Amino acid sequence: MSHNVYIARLLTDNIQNKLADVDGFTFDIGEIAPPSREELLSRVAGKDGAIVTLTEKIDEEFFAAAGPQLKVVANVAVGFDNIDLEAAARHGVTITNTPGVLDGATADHTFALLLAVCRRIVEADNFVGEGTPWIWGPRMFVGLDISAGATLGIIGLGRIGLAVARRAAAFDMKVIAADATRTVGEVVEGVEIVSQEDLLAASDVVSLHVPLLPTTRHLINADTIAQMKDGAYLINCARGGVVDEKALIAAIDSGKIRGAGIDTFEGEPNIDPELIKRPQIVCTPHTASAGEATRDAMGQLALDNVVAVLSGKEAVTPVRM
Ligand code: 8YV
Repeated sequence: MSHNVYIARLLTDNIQNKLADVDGFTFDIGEIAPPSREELLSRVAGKDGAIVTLTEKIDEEFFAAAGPQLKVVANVAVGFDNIDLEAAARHGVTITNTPGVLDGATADHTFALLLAVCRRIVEADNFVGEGTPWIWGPRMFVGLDISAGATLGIIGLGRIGLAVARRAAAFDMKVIAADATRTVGEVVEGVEIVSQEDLLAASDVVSLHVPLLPTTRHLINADTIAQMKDGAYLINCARGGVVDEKALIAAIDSGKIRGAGIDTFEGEPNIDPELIKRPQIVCTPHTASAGEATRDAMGQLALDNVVAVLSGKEAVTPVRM
């Protein structure tokens, strides 16, 4: 008897090519575009496992539509705010994610946004691309001196936060972090843990690396922005809901925040046009983990998780409630 697995989105070619060699499994594979809700619910019906991404909402209705034989849902993401873990537990379904394999790519992207925003790369590229007449001037596109002792404040010093800290150290930045799971005064790989309030007051650049939880929703809001240094920068490669975008836009307009690099948005895939309009804000469409080898590794880990659980073994990277 073969195990039947629904893969909601077309993953990379390398993962596609491997599926035929997975003995004892058959795969029902979706398209590049996300399935509609109706399609998701009808295609998961009767399946033993599912591989999904953040575009699929995995909730009570999903588990009920799938049926009692569903054993595992593997999210192709480290974040799992698209999944109702309590509903999964009620239905006895194991949930897995893809931690670790995307740390480097996500940290690289964070740093790319940090450099782009602080050194005004996109503004300058648009200026040149529009054919604006120019002559060199001492005030042109002046930005933050990253390697002259600028302080980076990392909120959430997990695997990705630490990977960002290592890159910042190579740029001679001073790095501090705030992390609800660590103790103030602790030093982790040379990074001092401080209170969030102290971090906001001291950082030239604040970078967010926390999961979206009830406690982190709108962690950056009008009040916490007021605690930031005047003219600081904000980078968000975590989840859109961590930032109150209206407060960010107001802070950009007042000059309180000088620039922002944003990869994740509150209303994804919709982006507030006001964010896009501001030249000081550089936006990317949730592509922080979009490295070729990283996307293969994420797909492979999701596949390994599904195969392990349906073969009666422990999941490789289970999400624990
Ligand atoms: C993914 C991410 O691109 O892993 C995460 O949590 O946000 C990104 O790496 C995305 O979640 C794909 O489902």
